[in-house]
Amino acid sequence: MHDVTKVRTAAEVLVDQLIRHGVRHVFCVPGESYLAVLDAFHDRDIAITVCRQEGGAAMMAEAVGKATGQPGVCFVTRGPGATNASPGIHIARHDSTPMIMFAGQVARDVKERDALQEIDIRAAFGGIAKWATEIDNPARVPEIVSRAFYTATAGRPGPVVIGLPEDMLRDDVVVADAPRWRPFETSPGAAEMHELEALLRRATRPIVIVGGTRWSVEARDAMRRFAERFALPVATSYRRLTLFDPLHPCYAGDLGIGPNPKLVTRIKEADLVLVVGGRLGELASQGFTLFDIPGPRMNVVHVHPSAEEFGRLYSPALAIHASPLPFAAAAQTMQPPDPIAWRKRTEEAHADYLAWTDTPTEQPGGVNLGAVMVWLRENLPQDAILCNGAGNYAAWIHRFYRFRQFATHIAPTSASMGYGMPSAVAMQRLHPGRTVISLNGDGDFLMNGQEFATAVQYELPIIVIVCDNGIYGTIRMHQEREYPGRISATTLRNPDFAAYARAFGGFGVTVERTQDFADAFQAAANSGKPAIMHLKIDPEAITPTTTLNKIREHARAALVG
Ligand SMILES: Cc1ncc(C[n+]2csc(CCOP(=O)(O)OP(=O)(O)O)c2C)c(N)n1
Ligand SMILES: [Mg+2]
Repeated sequence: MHDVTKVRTAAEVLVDQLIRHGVRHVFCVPGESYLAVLDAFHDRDIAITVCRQEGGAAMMAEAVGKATGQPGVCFVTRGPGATNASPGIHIARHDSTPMIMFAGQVARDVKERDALQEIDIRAAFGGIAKWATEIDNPARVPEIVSRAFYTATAGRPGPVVIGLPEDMLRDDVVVADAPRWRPFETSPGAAEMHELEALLRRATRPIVIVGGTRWSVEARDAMRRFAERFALPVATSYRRLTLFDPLHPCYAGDLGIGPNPKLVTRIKEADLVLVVGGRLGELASQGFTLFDIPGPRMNVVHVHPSAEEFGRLYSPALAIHASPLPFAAAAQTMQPPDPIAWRKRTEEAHADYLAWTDTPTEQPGGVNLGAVMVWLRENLPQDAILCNGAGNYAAWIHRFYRFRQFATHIAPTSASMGYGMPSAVAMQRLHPGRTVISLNGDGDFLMNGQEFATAVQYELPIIVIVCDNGIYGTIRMHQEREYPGRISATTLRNPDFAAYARAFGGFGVTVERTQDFADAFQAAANSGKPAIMHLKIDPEAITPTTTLNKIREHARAALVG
Protein backbone atom coordinates (compact mmCIF):
# COMPACT_ATOMS: atom_id res chain seq x y z
CA MET A 1 0.00 0.00 0.00
CA HIS A 2 1.12 3.56 -0.74
CA ASP A 3 2.45 5.75 2.10
CA VAL A 4 -0.90 7.05 3.35
CA THR A 5 0.60 10.22 4.83
CA LYS A 6 2.08 11.46 1.56
CA VAL A 7 0.52 14.52 -0.03
CA ARG A 8 -0.25 14.04 -3.73
CA THR A 9 -2.35 15.94 -6.21
CA ALA A 10 -5.56 14.19 -7.22
CA ALA A 11 -4.02 13.78 -10.68
CA GLU A 12 -1.03 11.97 -9.19
CA VAL A 13 -3.31 9.76 -7.14
CA LEU A 14 -5.24 8.97 -10.34
CA VAL A 15 -2.16 7.93 -12.31
CA ASP A 16 -0.91 5.90 -9.33
CA GLN A 17 -4.23 4.03 -9.30
CA LEU A 18 -3.86 3.17 -12.98
CA ILE A 19 -0.38 1.79 -12.41
CA ARG A 20 -1.60 -0.11 -9.38
CA HIS A 21 -4.39 -1.72 -11.43
CA GLY A 22 -1.89 -2.88 -14.03
CA VAL A 23 -2.28 -0.29 -16.79
CA ARG A 24 0.86 -0.09 -18.95
CA HIS A 25 -0.39 2.02 -21.87
CA VAL A 26 -2.70 4.97 -22.21
CA PHE A 27 -3.84 6.77 -25.35
CA CYS A 28 -4.72 10.45 -25.46
CA VAL A 29 -5.23 13.74 -27.21
CA PRO A 30 -4.10 16.43 -24.76
CA GLY A 31 -6.31 19.23 -23.44
CA GLU A 32 -5.83 22.08 -21.01
CA SER A 33 -8.58 20.55 -18.88
CA TYR A 34 -6.33 17.76 -17.64
CA LEU A 35 -2.83 19.26 -17.71
CA ALA A 36 -2.31 18.06 -14.14
CA VAL A 37 -2.70 14.43 -15.29
CA LEU A 38 -0.24 14.95 -18.17
CA ASP A 39 2.16 16.33 -15.59
CA ALA A 40 1.68 13.31 -13.35
CA PHE A 41 2.50 11.04 -16.31
CA HIS A 42 5.76 12.92 -16.76
CA ASP A 43 7.65 10.99 -14.13
CA ARG A 44 5.73 7.76 -13.88
CA ASP A 45 6.34 4.49 -15.67
CA ILE A 46 3.45 4.25 -18.09
CA ALA A 47 3.57 4.49 -21.89
CA ILE A 48 1.55 7.30 -23.47
CA THR A 49 0.53 7.36 -27.10
CA VAL A 50 -0.45 10.82 -28.21
CA CYS A 51 -2.97 10.61 -31.06
CA ARG A 52 -4.36 12.90 -33.74
CA GLN A 53 -8.06 12.61 -32.97
CA GLU A 54 -9.96 11.39 -29.92
CA GLY A 55 -11.90 8.89 -32.03
CA GLY A 56 -8.55 7.23 -32.74
CA ALA A 57 -7.45 7.38 -29.09
CA ALA A 58 -10.71 5.83 -27.88
CA MET A 59 -10.59 3.05 -30.49
CA MET A 60 -6.99 2.31 -29.46
CA ALA A 61 -8.09 1.93 -25.83
CA GLU A 62 -11.01 -0.23 -26.94
CA ALA A 63 -8.63 -2.41 -28.98
CA VAL A 64 -6.41 -2.92 -25.92
CA GLY A 65 -9.48 -3.98 -23.93
CA LYS A 66 -10.45 -6.37 -26.70
CA ALA A 67 -7.02 -7.93 -27.00
CA THR A 68 -6.18 -8.23 -23.29
CA GLY A 69 -9.50 -8.45 -21.44
CA GLN A 70 -8.25 -5.69 -19.10
CA PRO A 71 -9.68 -2.21 -19.43
CA GLY A 72 -8.01 -0.15 -22.15
CA VAL A 73 -7.55 3.45 -21.00
CA CYS A 74 -7.70 6.77 -22.82
CA PHE A 75 -7.70 10.44 -21.83
CA VAL A 76 -9.49 13.15 -23.76
CA THR A 77 -10.40 16.75 -23.12
CA ARG A 78 -13.91 18.00 -22.21
CA GLY A 79 -16.73 18.77 -24.71
CA PRO A 80 -15.27 18.34 -28.21
CA GLY A 81 -12.67 15.81 -27.07
CA ALA A 82 -15.22 13.68 -25.29
CA THR A 83 -17.75 13.78 -28.14
CA ASN A 84 -15.05 13.01 -30.71
CA ALA A 85 -14.24 9.91 -28.67
CA SER A 86 -17.81 8.63 -28.60
CA PRO A 87 -17.41 6.07 -31.44
CA GLY A 88 -14.86 4.19 -29.33
CA ILE A 89 -17.29 4.15 -26.40
CA HIS A 90 -20.08 2.89 -28.61
CA ILE A 91 -17.90 0.09 -29.97
CA ALA A 92 -16.88 -0.95 -26.45
CA ARG A 93 -20.53 -1.11 -25.41
CA HIS A 94 -21.63 -3.15 -28.41
CA ASP A 95 -18.60 -5.39 -28.43
CA SER A 96 -18.67 -5.99 -24.64
CA THR A 97 -15.14 -4.62 -24.25
CA PRO A 98 -13.73 -3.36 -20.95
CA MET A 99 -12.56 0.22 -21.32
CA ILE A 100 -12.19 3.36 -19.20
CA MET A 101 -12.19 6.84 -20.67
CA PHE A 102 -11.18 9.83 -18.58
CA ALA A 103 -12.46 13.15 -19.87
CA GLY A 104 -11.35 16.57 -18.67
CA GLN A 105 -14.07 18.79 -17.26
CA VAL A 106 -14.56 22.45 -16.38
CA ALA A 107 -13.69 23.58 -12.84
CA ARG A 108 -16.26 22.80 -10.15
CA ASP A 109 -16.95 26.47 -9.37
CA VAL A 110 -18.04 27.32 -12.94
CA LYS A 111 -20.15 24.24 -13.65
CA GLU A 112 -23.52 24.68 -15.31
CA ARG A 113 -22.61 28.14 -16.65
CA ASP A 114 -21.92 26.66 -20.08
CA ALA A 115 -18.28 27.24 -19.27
CA LEU A 116 -15.79 26.71 -22.09
CA GLN A 117 -16.34 23.26 -23.61
CA GLU A 118 -18.45 22.16 -20.69
CA ILE A 119 -20.28 18.89 -21.18
CA ASP A 120 -22.65 16.97 -18.96
CA ILE A 121 -20.72 13.69 -18.92
CA ARG A 122 -23.51 11.71 -17.28
CA ALA A 123 -26.11 12.89 -19.77
CA ALA A 124 -23.86 12.63 -22.82
CA PHE A 125 -22.52 9.15 -22.09
CA GLY A 126 -25.18 7.72 -19.80
CA GLY A 127 -26.89 5.98 -22.72
CA ILE A 128 -23.84 4.39 -24.29
CA ALA A 129 -21.43 3.79 -21.42
CA LYS A 130 -21.93 1.11 -18.80
CA TRP A 131 -21.31 3.82 -16.21
CA ALA A 132 -20.71 7.56 -16.65
CA THR A 133 -19.70 9.65 -13.69
CA GLU A 134 -17.58 12.52 -12.48
CA ILE A 135 -15.16 12.83 -9.57
CA ASP A 136 -15.76 15.96 -7.52
CA ASN A 137 -13.88 14.97 -4.39
CA PRO A 138 -10.13 14.25 -4.74
CA ALA A 139 -10.25 11.90 -1.75
CA ARG A 140 -12.59 9.61 -3.73
CA VAL A 141 -10.26 9.10 -6.71
CA PRO A 142 -9.05 5.65 -5.52
CA GLU A 143 -12.62 4.51 -4.81
CA ILE A 144 -14.09 5.59 -8.14
CA VAL A 145 -11.19 4.38 -10.26
CA SER A 146 -11.31 1.02 -8.48
CA ARG A 147 -15.04 0.75 -9.11
CA ALA A 148 -14.46 1.64 -12.77
CA PHE A 149 -12.18 -1.37 -13.17
CA TYR A 150 -14.75 -3.70 -11.61
CA THR A 151 -17.66 -2.25 -13.55
CA ALA A 152 -15.82 -2.30 -16.90
CA THR A 153 -14.93 -5.99 -16.54
CA ALA A 154 -17.79 -7.55 -14.57
CA GLY A 155 -20.53 -9.64 -16.16
CA ARG A 156 -20.86 -8.32 -19.67
CA PRO A 157 -17.87 -5.93 -19.92
CA GLY A 158 -18.26 -2.41 -21.26
CA PRO A 159 -17.00 1.18 -21.19
CA VAL A 160 -16.85 3.52 -18.20
CA VAL A 161 -16.51 7.29 -18.68
CA ILE A 162 -15.19 9.47 -15.86
CA GLY A 163 -15.20 13.27 -15.91
CA LEU A 164 -12.33 15.03 -14.13
CA PRO A 165 -12.95 18.68 -13.14
CA GLU A 166 -9.80 20.64 -13.85
CA ASP A 167 -9.45 22.21 -10.38
CA MET A 168 -10.17 18.90 -8.62
CA LEU A 169 -7.16 17.36 -10.39
CA ARG A 170 -4.86 20.03 -8.89
CA ASP A 171 -6.09 19.62 -5.31
CA ASP A 172 -3.65 18.17 -2.81
CA VAL A 173 -4.90 15.17 -0.94
CA VAL A 174 -3.72 12.55 1.51
CA VAL A 175 -5.40 9.28 0.64
CA ALA A 176 -4.53 5.59 0.50
CA ASP A 177 -4.38 3.75 -2.80
CA ALA A 178 -7.10 1.22 -3.53
CA PRO A 179 -6.29 -2.51 -3.37
CA ARG A 180 -5.31 -3.83 -6.75
CA TRP A 181 -8.35 -4.81 -8.80
CA ARG A 182 -8.60 -8.30 -10.14
CA PRO A 183 -11.20 -9.78 -12.45
CA PHE A 184 -13.60 -12.39 -11.06
CA GLU A 185 -14.87 -15.44 -12.88
CA THR A 186 -18.35 -16.90 -12.47
CA SER A 187 -18.48 -20.69 -12.23
CA PRO A 188 -21.34 -22.92 -13.41
CA GLY A 189 -23.36 -24.84 -10.85
CA ALA A 190 -23.20 -28.65 -10.70
CA ALA A 191 -26.97 -28.90 -11.34
CA GLU A 192 -26.71 -26.91 -14.58
CA MET A 193 -23.80 -28.99 -15.80
CA HIS A 194 -25.76 -32.20 -15.09
CA GLU A 195 -28.66 -30.83 -17.06
CA LEU A 196 -26.39 -29.93 -19.95
CA GLU A 197 -24.95 -33.43 -19.89
CA ALA A 198 -28.49 -34.85 -20.05
CA LEU A 199 -29.49 -32.50 -22.89
CA LEU A 200 -26.41 -33.54 -24.85
CA ARG A 201 -27.22 -37.20 -24.27
CA ARG A 202 -30.64 -36.69 -25.86
CA ALA A 203 -29.35 -34.56 -28.76
CA THR A 204 -28.60 -35.90 -32.23
CA ARG A 205 -27.68 -32.67 -34.08
CA PRO A 206 -26.00 -30.33 -31.57
CA ILE A 207 -23.81 -27.38 -32.51
CA VAL A 208 -21.77 -24.96 -30.41
CA ILE A 209 -21.45 -21.24 -31.14
CA VAL A 210 -18.63 -19.47 -29.31
CA GLY A 211 -18.68 -15.71 -29.01
CA GLY A 212 -18.59 -12.73 -26.69
CA THR A 213 -15.67 -11.62 -24.57
CA ARG A 214 -13.86 -12.63 -21.36
CA TRP A 215 -12.02 -15.38 -23.21
CA SER A 216 -8.34 -16.20 -22.75
CA VAL A 217 -5.84 -18.64 -24.21
CA GLU A 218 -6.69 -21.03 -21.33
CA ALA A 219 -10.43 -20.71 -21.89
CA ARG A 220 -10.00 -21.31 -25.61
CA ASP A 221 -7.87 -24.41 -24.92
CA ALA A 222 -10.41 -25.78 -22.47
CA MET A 223 -13.18 -25.19 -25.00
CA ARG A 224 -11.19 -27.06 -27.63
CA ARG A 225 -10.72 -30.02 -25.29
CA PHE A 226 -14.45 -30.09 -24.52
CA ALA A 227 -15.33 -29.98 -28.22
CA GLU A 228 -12.80 -32.73 -28.95
CA ARG A 229 -14.06 -35.02 -26.20
CA PHE A 230 -17.65 -34.62 -27.37
CA ALA A 231 -16.80 -34.37 -31.10
CA LEU A 232 -18.96 -31.24 -31.18
CA PRO A 233 -19.03 -28.95 -34.21
CA VAL A 234 -18.05 -25.41 -33.18
CA ALA A 235 -18.90 -22.25 -35.11
CA THR A 236 -17.48 -18.85 -34.21
CA SER A 237 -19.84 -15.91 -33.85
CA TYR A 238 -19.48 -12.70 -35.85
CA ARG A 239 -15.95 -11.30 -35.48
CA ARG A 240 -15.07 -13.83 -32.81
CA LEU A 241 -13.04 -15.92 -35.24
CA THR A 242 -10.05 -16.33 -32.97
CA LEU A 243 -11.98 -18.31 -30.35
CA PHE A 244 -11.44 -21.61 -32.19
CA ASP A 245 -8.66 -22.92 -34.39
CA PRO A 246 -10.08 -23.01 -37.93
CA LEU A 247 -7.98 -26.06 -38.81
CA HIS A 248 -9.23 -28.09 -35.86
CA PRO A 249 -11.44 -30.99 -37.06
CA CYS A 250 -14.33 -29.67 -34.90
CA TYR A 251 -14.39 -26.23 -36.56
CA ALA A 252 -17.61 -25.64 -38.47
CA GLY A 253 -17.05 -22.07 -39.71
CA ASP A 254 -17.66 -18.40 -39.15
CA LEU A 255 -21.16 -17.09 -38.55
CA GLY A 256 -21.52 -13.49 -39.61
CA ILE A 257 -21.76 -11.58 -42.87
CA GLY A 258 -21.81 -13.83 -45.92
CA PRO A 259 -21.49 -17.14 -44.04
CA ASN A 260 -21.31 -20.53 -45.67
CA PRO A 261 -24.97 -21.36 -46.51
CA LYS A 262 -24.28 -24.93 -45.38
CA LEU A 263 -23.36 -23.67 -41.91
CA VAL A 264 -26.57 -21.65 -41.74
CA THR A 265 -28.60 -24.75 -42.69
CA ARG A 266 -26.70 -26.82 -40.15
CA ILE A 267 -27.61 -24.38 -37.38
CA LYS A 268 -31.25 -24.19 -38.47
CA GLU A 269 -31.46 -27.99 -38.42
CA ALA A 270 -29.76 -28.36 -35.03
CA ASP A 271 -31.74 -29.80 -32.13
CA LEU A 272 -29.41 -28.25 -29.55
CA VAL A 273 -27.49 -24.99 -29.88
CA LEU A 274 -24.95 -24.33 -27.16
CA VAL A 275 -24.06 -20.63 -27.14
CA VAL A 276 -20.94 -19.98 -25.10
CA GLY A 277 -20.16 -16.35 -24.25
CA GLY A 278 -22.05 -14.60 -27.03
CA ARG A 279 -25.45 -12.98 -27.39
CA LEU A 280 -26.38 -14.03 -30.93
CA GLY A 281 -26.83 -10.40 -31.98
CA GLU A 282 -28.18 -9.17 -35.28
CA LEU A 283 -25.23 -10.07 -37.51
CA ALA A 284 -24.51 -13.51 -36.02
CA SER A 285 -28.20 -14.41 -36.01
CA GLN A 286 -28.48 -13.46 -39.68
CA GLY A 287 -30.73 -10.50 -39.01
CA PHE A 288 -32.54 -12.26 -36.14
CA THR A 289 -33.72 -15.00 -38.53
CA LEU A 290 -31.76 -18.02 -37.27
CA PHE A 291 -33.65 -18.41 -34.02
CA ASP A 292 -37.26 -17.46 -33.32
CA ILE A 293 -37.66 -14.72 -30.72
CA PRO A 294 -38.50 -15.31 -27.94
CA GLY A 295 -38.95 -19.09 -28.38
CA PRO A 296 -36.34 -20.79 -30.59
CA ARG A 297 -37.42 -24.03 -32.31
CA MET A 298 -34.49 -25.97 -30.90
CA ASN A 299 -33.09 -26.18 -27.39
CA VAL A 300 -30.79 -23.22 -26.80
CA VAL A 301 -28.35 -23.54 -23.93
CA HIS A 302 -27.00 -20.11 -23.14
CA VAL A 303 -23.75 -19.76 -21.23
CA HIS A 304 -22.97 -16.17 -20.33
CA PRO A 305 -21.11 -14.31 -17.58
CA SER A 306 -23.95 -11.80 -17.20
CA ALA A 307 -27.30 -13.04 -15.88
CA GLU A 308 -28.90 -9.95 -17.47
CA GLU A 309 -28.43 -11.51 -20.91
CA PHE A 310 -30.60 -14.58 -20.31
CA GLY A 311 -33.91 -14.38 -22.06
CA ARG A 312 -33.20 -10.93 -23.46
CA LEU A 313 -33.75 -12.28 -26.96
CA TYR A 314 -34.14 -16.04 -26.73
CA SER A 315 -35.74 -18.07 -23.94
CA PRO A 316 -33.06 -20.60 -23.16
CA ALA A 317 -33.83 -24.26 -22.44
CA LEU A 318 -31.00 -23.96 -19.96
CA ALA A 319 -29.14 -20.86 -18.76
CA ILE A 320 -25.66 -21.32 -17.34
CA HIS A 321 -24.37 -18.27 -15.53
CA ALA A 322 -20.63 -18.62 -16.10
CA SER A 323 -17.68 -16.98 -17.74
CA PRO A 324 -15.98 -18.94 -20.53
CA LEU A 325 -13.03 -20.44 -18.59
CA PRO A 326 -14.89 -22.02 -15.65
CA PHE A 327 -17.61 -23.23 -18.02
CA ALA A 328 -15.20 -24.84 -20.47
CA ALA A 329 -13.12 -26.27 -17.63
CA ALA A 330 -16.24 -27.93 -16.17
CA ALA A 331 -17.58 -29.00 -19.57
CA GLN A 332 -14.45 -30.91 -20.52
CA THR A 333 -14.87 -33.18 -17.51
CA MET A 334 -18.46 -34.23 -18.44
CA GLN A 335 -19.15 -37.71 -19.79
CA PRO A 336 -19.78 -37.80 -23.53
CA PRO A 337 -22.42 -40.24 -24.78
CA ASP A 338 -21.08 -43.47 -26.20
CA PRO A 339 -21.27 -43.74 -29.12
CA ILE A 340 -21.41 -40.06 -30.12
CA ALA A 341 -24.36 -39.84 -32.51
CA TRP A 342 -23.19 -36.69 -34.30
CA ARG A 343 -19.52 -37.52 -34.90
CA LYS A 344 -19.97 -37.87 -38.65
CA ARG A 345 -21.92 -34.61 -38.87
CA THR A 346 -19.02 -32.81 -37.20
CA GLU A 347 -16.59 -34.22 -39.75
CA GLU A 348 -18.89 -33.07 -42.54
CA ALA A 349 -19.18 -29.59 -41.03
CA HIS A 350 -15.41 -29.19 -40.98
CA ALA A 351 -15.09 -30.50 -44.54
CA ASP A 352 -17.71 -27.95 -45.61
CA TYR A 353 -15.76 -25.18 -43.89
CA LEU A 354 -12.54 -26.19 -45.65
CA ALA A 355 -14.23 -26.41 -49.04
CA TRP A 356 -15.87 -22.98 -48.57
CA THR A 357 -12.61 -21.26 -47.66
CA ASP A 358 -9.98 -23.19 -49.53
CA THR A 359 -9.76 -21.47 -52.90
CA PRO A 360 -10.38 -17.84 -53.83
CA THR A 361 -13.43 -17.27 -56.00
CA GLU A 362 -13.12 -15.74 -59.48
CA GLN A 363 -13.36 -11.94 -59.39
CA PRO A 364 -13.50 -9.13 -61.92
CA GLY A 365 -10.54 -6.73 -61.92
CA GLY A 366 -6.79 -6.89 -61.47
CA VAL A 367 -6.55 -7.58 -57.73
CA ASN A 368 -8.41 -10.54 -56.26
CA LEU A 369 -8.81 -9.95 -52.52
CA GLY A 370 -9.46 -13.66 -51.98
CA ALA A 371 -6.04 -14.48 -53.44
CA VAL A 372 -4.49 -11.74 -51.27
CA MET A 373 -6.02 -13.30 -48.14
CA VAL A 374 -4.81 -16.75 -49.12
CA TRP A 375 -1.29 -15.32 -49.65
CA LEU A 376 -1.43 -13.66 -46.23
CA ARG A 377 -2.67 -16.83 -44.51
CA GLU A 378 0.17 -18.80 -46.07
CA ASN A 379 2.91 -16.24 -45.45
CA LEU A 380 2.19 -14.36 -42.23
CA PRO A 381 3.44 -15.76 -38.92
CA GLN A 382 0.67 -17.41 -36.88
CA ASP A 383 0.82 -14.69 -34.25
CA ALA A 384 0.36 -11.86 -36.77
CA ILE A 385 -2.48 -9.53 -35.74
CA LEU A 386 -5.01 -8.36 -38.33
CA CYS A 387 -7.07 -5.26 -37.59
CA ASN A 388 -9.95 -3.94 -39.65
CA GLY A 389 -13.02 -1.73 -39.61
CA ALA A 390 -16.18 -2.06 -41.68
CA GLY A 391 -16.86 -2.41 -45.37
CA ASN A 392 -17.37 -5.20 -47.86
CA TYR A 393 -13.61 -5.79 -48.18
CA ALA A 394 -13.83 -7.47 -44.76
CA ALA A 395 -15.88 -10.31 -46.24
CA TRP A 396 -12.70 -11.71 -47.82
CA ILE A 397 -10.88 -11.64 -44.47
CA HIS A 398 -13.68 -13.58 -42.80
CA ARG A 399 -13.89 -16.11 -45.54
CA PHE A 400 -10.30 -16.77 -46.59
CA TYR A 401 -7.93 -15.79 -43.79
CA ARG A 402 -7.35 -18.31 -40.99
CA PHE A 403 -6.78 -16.99 -37.50
CA ARG A 404 -4.81 -19.75 -35.82
CA GLN A 405 -4.19 -18.00 -32.49
CA PHE A 406 -6.27 -16.26 -29.86
CA ALA A 407 -6.79 -12.47 -30.17
CA THR A 408 -5.09 -12.18 -33.55
CA HIS A 409 -8.14 -10.50 -35.09
CA ILE A 410 -9.09 -7.08 -33.74
CA ALA A 411 -12.23 -5.79 -35.43
CA PRO A 412 -15.54 -4.31 -34.24
CA THR A 413 -18.60 -6.54 -33.98
CA SER A 414 -20.47 -3.22 -34.06
CA ALA A 415 -19.29 -2.85 -37.68
CA SER A 416 -17.99 0.63 -37.07
CA MET A 417 -15.84 2.12 -39.80
CA GLY A 418 -12.49 3.79 -39.12
CA TYR A 419 -11.25 1.14 -36.69
CA GLY A 420 -8.51 -0.60 -38.68
CA MET A 421 -5.87 2.13 -38.42
CA PRO A 422 -6.12 3.09 -34.72
CA SER A 423 -6.53 -0.49 -33.52
CA ALA A 424 -3.37 -1.46 -35.42
CA VAL A 425 -1.47 1.38 -33.73
CA ALA A 426 -2.63 0.06 -30.36
CA MET A 427 -1.63 -3.53 -31.20
CA GLN A 428 1.82 -2.56 -32.42
CA ARG A 429 2.36 -0.45 -29.28
CA LEU A 430 1.42 -3.47 -27.16
CA HIS A 431 3.41 -5.96 -29.22
CA PRO A 432 6.43 -4.26 -30.81
CA GLY A 433 7.85 -7.54 -32.14
CA ARG A 434 4.78 -8.91 -33.85
CA THR A 435 3.51 -8.43 -37.39
CA VAL A 436 0.52 -6.09 -37.37
CA ILE A 437 -1.61 -5.63 -40.47
CA SER A 438 -4.31 -2.98 -40.77
CA LEU A 439 -6.98 -3.72 -43.39
CA ASN A 440 -9.24 -0.91 -44.56
CA GLY A 441 -11.69 0.10 -47.22
CA ASP A 442 -11.06 3.39 -48.99
CA GLY A 443 -13.99 5.00 -47.16
CA ASP A 444 -13.10 3.24 -43.94
CA PHE A 445 -9.43 4.29 -43.94
CA LEU A 446 -10.00 8.01 -44.24
CA MET A 447 -12.28 8.04 -41.21
CA ASN A 448 -9.22 7.65 -38.99
CA GLY A 449 -6.36 7.61 -41.51
CA GLN A 450 -4.77 10.50 -39.60
CA GLU A 451 -3.52 7.93 -37.07
CA PHE A 452 -1.02 6.84 -39.72
CA ALA A 453 0.87 9.88 -38.41
CA THR A 454 0.85 8.27 -34.95
CA ALA A 455 2.32 5.09 -36.45
CA VAL A 456 5.09 7.20 -38.02
CA GLN A 457 5.68 9.13 -34.78
CA TYR A 458 6.16 5.94 -32.75
CA GLU A 459 8.02 4.13 -35.59
CA LEU A 460 5.48 1.31 -35.75
CA PRO A 461 6.09 -0.86 -38.83
CA ILE A 462 2.40 -1.57 -39.43
CA ILE A 463 1.45 -2.67 -42.91
CA VAL A 464 -1.74 -0.86 -43.86
CA ILE A 465 -3.72 -2.33 -46.72
CA VAL A 466 -6.24 0.05 -48.30
CA CYS A 467 -8.75 -1.70 -50.56
CA ASP A 468 -9.70 1.08 -52.95
CA ASN A 469 -12.79 0.38 -55.04
CA GLY A 470 -13.81 4.06 -55.32
CA ILE A 471 -17.10 3.50 -53.54
CA TYR A 472 -18.68 3.09 -50.15
CA GLY A 473 -19.10 -0.47 -51.32
CA THR A 474 -21.40 -1.89 -48.66
CA ILE A 475 -23.85 0.96 -49.07
CA ARG A 476 -23.63 0.84 -52.87
CA MET A 477 -24.45 -2.86 -52.66
CA HIS A 478 -27.55 -2.17 -50.54
CA GLN A 479 -28.45 0.76 -52.79
CA GLU A 480 -28.38 -1.44 -55.91
CA ARG A 481 -30.47 -4.03 -54.10
CA GLU A 482 -33.13 -1.61 -52.92
CA TYR A 483 -32.98 1.15 -55.57
CA PRO A 484 -31.32 -0.45 -58.60
CA GLY A 485 -29.37 1.93 -60.84
CA ARG A 486 -30.12 4.97 -58.67
CA ILE A 487 -26.64 5.79 -57.42
CA SER A 488 -26.72 8.42 -54.71
CA ALA A 489 -23.85 9.56 -52.43
CA THR A 490 -21.89 6.30 -52.58
CA THR A 491 -19.09 7.27 -55.02
CA LEU A 492 -15.66 8.36 -53.75
CA ARG A 493 -12.86 10.29 -55.41
CA ASN A 494 -9.74 9.10 -53.64
CA PRO A 495 -6.24 10.40 -53.06
CA ASP A 496 -3.12 8.47 -54.03
CA PHE A 497 -2.84 6.48 -50.79
CA ALA A 498 0.78 5.45 -51.46
CA ALA A 499 1.72 9.14 -51.80
CA TYR A 500 -0.26 9.84 -48.61
CA ALA A 501 1.98 7.33 -46.81
CA ARG A 502 5.13 8.97 -48.16
CA ALA A 503 3.90 12.45 -47.24
CA PHE A 504 3.61 11.27 -43.62
CA GLY A 505 7.11 9.78 -43.68
CA GLY A 506 6.03 6.19 -44.32
CA PHE A 507 6.43 3.75 -47.21
CA GLY A 508 3.84 3.61 -49.98
CA VAL A 509 3.20 1.19 -52.81
CA THR A 510 0.34 0.74 -55.27
CA VAL A 511 -0.80 -2.73 -56.34
CA GLU A 512 -2.87 -3.18 -59.49
CA ARG A 513 -2.45 -6.92 -60.11
CA THR A 514 -2.74 -9.90 -57.77
CA GLN A 515 0.60 -11.29 -58.90
CA ASP A 516 2.38 -8.09 -57.73
CA PHE A 517 1.04 -8.31 -54.18
CA ALA A 518 3.76 -10.59 -52.75
CA ASP A 519 6.68 -8.42 -53.91
CA ALA A 520 4.92 -5.24 -52.83
CA PHE A 521 4.26 -6.75 -49.40
CA GLN A 522 7.92 -7.73 -49.04
CA ALA A 523 9.01 -4.22 -50.06
CA ALA A 524 6.63 -2.75 -47.48
CA ALA A 525 7.93 -5.10 -44.77
CA ASN A 526 11.57 -4.50 -45.74
CA SER A 527 11.12 -0.73 -45.50
CA GLY A 528 10.81 -1.14 -41.72
CA LYS A 529 8.46 1.85 -41.77
CA PRO A 530 4.72 2.17 -41.41
CA ALA A 531 3.58 1.33 -44.91
CA ILE A 532 0.46 1.72 -47.00
CA MET A 533 -0.32 -0.76 -49.74
CA HIS A 534 -2.86 0.87 -52.03
CA LEU A 535 -4.82 -1.97 -53.66
CA LYS A 536 -6.86 -1.04 -56.72
CA ILE A 537 -10.02 -3.12 -56.55
CA ASP A 538 -12.65 -3.32 -59.27
CA PRO A 539 -15.91 -1.96 -57.77
CA GLU A 540 -17.73 -4.78 -59.55
CA ALA A 541 -16.00 -7.25 -57.19
CA ILE A 542 -18.45 -6.38 -54.44
CA THR A 543 -18.50 -9.70 -52.54
CA PRO A 544 -16.61 -12.98 -52.95
CA THR A 545 -19.68 -14.44 -54.68
CA THR A 546 -21.41 -11.72 -56.70
CA THR A 547 -20.96 -8.46 -58.64
CA LEU A 548 -22.73 -5.11 -58.52
CA ASN A 549 -24.11 -5.70 -62.01
CA LYS A 550 -25.66 -8.99 -60.97
CA ILE A 551 -27.20 -7.43 -57.88
CA ARG A 552 -28.67 -4.58 -59.95
CA GLU A 553 -30.05 -6.90 -62.64
CA HIS A 554 -31.53 -9.18 -60.04
CA ALA A 555 -33.18 -6.25 -58.25
CA ARG A 556 -34.57 -4.86 -61.53
CA ALA A 557 -35.95 -8.23 -62.49
CA ALA A 558 -37.64 -8.50 -59.10
CA LEU A 559 -39.18 -5.02 -59.57
CA VAL A 560 -40.52 -5.92 -63.03
CA GLY A 561 -41.71 -9.36 -61.86
C1 LIG B 1 -18.80 5.08 -38.64
C2 LIG B 1 -19.65 4.47 -39.68
N1 LIG B 1 -20.26 5.26 -40.59
C3 LIG B 1 -21.03 4.71 -41.56
C4 LIG B 1 -21.21 3.36 -41.63
C5 LIG B 1 -22.10 2.76 -42.71
N2 LIG B 1 -21.25 1.98 -43.62
C6 LIG B 1 -21.06 0.66 -43.48
S1 LIG B 1 -20.03 0.04 -44.60
C7 LIG B 1 -19.86 1.52 -45.37
C8 LIG B 1 -19.03 1.68 -46.60
C9 LIG B 1 -17.64 1.17 -46.44
O1 LIG B 1 -16.91 1.60 -47.55
P1 LIG B 1 -15.41 1.23 -47.76
O2 LIG B 1 -14.65 1.48 -46.53
O3 LIG B 1 -14.91 1.92 -48.96
O4 LIG B 1 -15.43 -0.35 -47.94
P2 LIG B 1 -16.10 -1.20 -49.13
O5 LIG B 1 -17.46 -1.58 -48.67
O6 LIG B 1 -16.11 -0.35 -50.34
O7 LIG B 1 -15.21 -2.40 -49.27
C10 LIG B 1 -20.60 2.51 -44.71
C11 LIG B 1 -20.64 3.93 -45.13
C12 LIG B 1 -20.56 2.57 -40.64
N3 LIG B 1 -20.67 1.24 -40.60
N4 LIG B 1 -19.78 3.15 -39.70
MG1 LIG C 1 -14.72 1.15 -50.83
